[in-house]
Amino acid sequence: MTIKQEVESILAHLGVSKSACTSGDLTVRTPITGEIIAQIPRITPLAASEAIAQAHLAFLEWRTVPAPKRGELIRLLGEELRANIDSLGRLVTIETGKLLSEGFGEVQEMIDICTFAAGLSRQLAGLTVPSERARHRMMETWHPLGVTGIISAFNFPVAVWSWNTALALVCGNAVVWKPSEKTPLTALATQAIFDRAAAKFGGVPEGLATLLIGDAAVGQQLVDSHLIPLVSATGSTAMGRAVAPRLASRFARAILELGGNNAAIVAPTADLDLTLRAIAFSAMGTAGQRCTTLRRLIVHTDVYDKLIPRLKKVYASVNIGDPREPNTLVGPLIDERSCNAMQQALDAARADGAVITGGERINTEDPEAFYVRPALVEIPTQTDIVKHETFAPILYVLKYSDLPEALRLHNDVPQGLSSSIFTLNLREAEQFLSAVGSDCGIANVNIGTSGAEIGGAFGGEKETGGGRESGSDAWKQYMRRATNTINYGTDLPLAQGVSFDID
Ligand code: UN1
Repeated sequence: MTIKQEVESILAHLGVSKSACTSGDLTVRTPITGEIIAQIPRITPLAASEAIAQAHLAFLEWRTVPAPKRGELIRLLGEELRANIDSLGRLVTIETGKLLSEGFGEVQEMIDICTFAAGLSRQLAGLTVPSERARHRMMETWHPLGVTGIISAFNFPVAVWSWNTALALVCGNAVVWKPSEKTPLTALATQAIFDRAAAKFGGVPEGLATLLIGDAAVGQQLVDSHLIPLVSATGSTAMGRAVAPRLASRFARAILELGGNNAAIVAPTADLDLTLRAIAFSAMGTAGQRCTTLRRLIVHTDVYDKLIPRLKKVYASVNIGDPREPNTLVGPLIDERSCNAMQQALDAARADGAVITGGERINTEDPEAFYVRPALVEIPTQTDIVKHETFAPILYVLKYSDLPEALRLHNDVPQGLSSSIFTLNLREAEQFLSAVGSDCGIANVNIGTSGAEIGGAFGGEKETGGGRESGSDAWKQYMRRATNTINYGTDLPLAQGVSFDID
């Protein structure tokens, strides 16, 4: 069976109609071979604005459904995903080029957030606050916010939709989704899965969760629509720079999850066997195309010569190839642009005096497929190219001799998503996690920078955008908070002791 035939059979199995994948001008290729696997129609601007208006109507109805009942829809979505993990996971692999275990892992992440959100639907609780006035009660109430716009990237084409959708729907919002143009097939499949869960639930308002496949202009429509009070956007810092001021100009909320430039510090006491495995997964996993990918390694001079030769061996021998093969650890890059960006970054590093192991393109029979050997780049100082996020498997390696120096290097980049320290020294670990340590949204000890669980809030600081998605109390951004004060007495005492007597 060719990949195209396999895609057709997966889509048919998941309930996506053939015409939705054959009749348009958006060309979809699999990065595994570079071959064309679908032609998708794009939505027109008029149809997109009608869909947004319909989503708003759906919101007006959905917000009156009790939250635990809304959670039932998400529970059913989780069940549908469980039943289809194999097909959807395989489709993720075919469309993004990530390993099969990562494709299934992505769907597992969707299932996990559904479980989390179903429970959350019974816990959207507000505080009660002591009032300073006699016979008064003060409390907070959390209300649905409106339509949530979701703009997602190619590398986690469906998990990021699920983080946002599961929370937004239990919070009583509707969602409108603009996926990456590189991954419309997994979006269509996910929408079909959602539609089945909605049919099982029964009575879901039309347009509650809508998929808009189109180019940047559609994203812009979401960003500019006064019917969308919250946009959650995942992608590059450049995209965030375009989106954030437009949202701010109309006082809309933004959850931005942008570039990362994640580092790990390897301290003298590090367990080097564990560290080596953690680095390998975080730096080379998903072919370096996670926002949490390990991009900088800051190694103490005492362990540099013990760790780096071992790491070089791993880089030289890691299996690169078809991500559907069980022995492969590094699949293809998403496209030619990404491969070129990697080569340009390596040229810049070379000009800065770097010594590079790996990094070359591996020629396959398919000229449109872009496989590369991950690059280990030993570089004397943290130059501009090291401070820049290149979305490819490049790991810059720097040396340090004391922890303050390591922390300085660590935080001296514009991005602030994920970070790790490898140490068995309690003082160092705690310092790394403290207010004067890592400045990132995610800081880990003795695990890598990537592969976060859904239960924590996910996101980062500085140019990463400041948003938080997924677990913990990220749900609060999807709701509006009302502070309520109730007077059950017969007097009207004013706060702060102000008097205003009219008789
Ligand atoms: C992303 O790359 O945009 O922590 C998300 C991780 C995954 C999510 C990555 N759970 O690596």
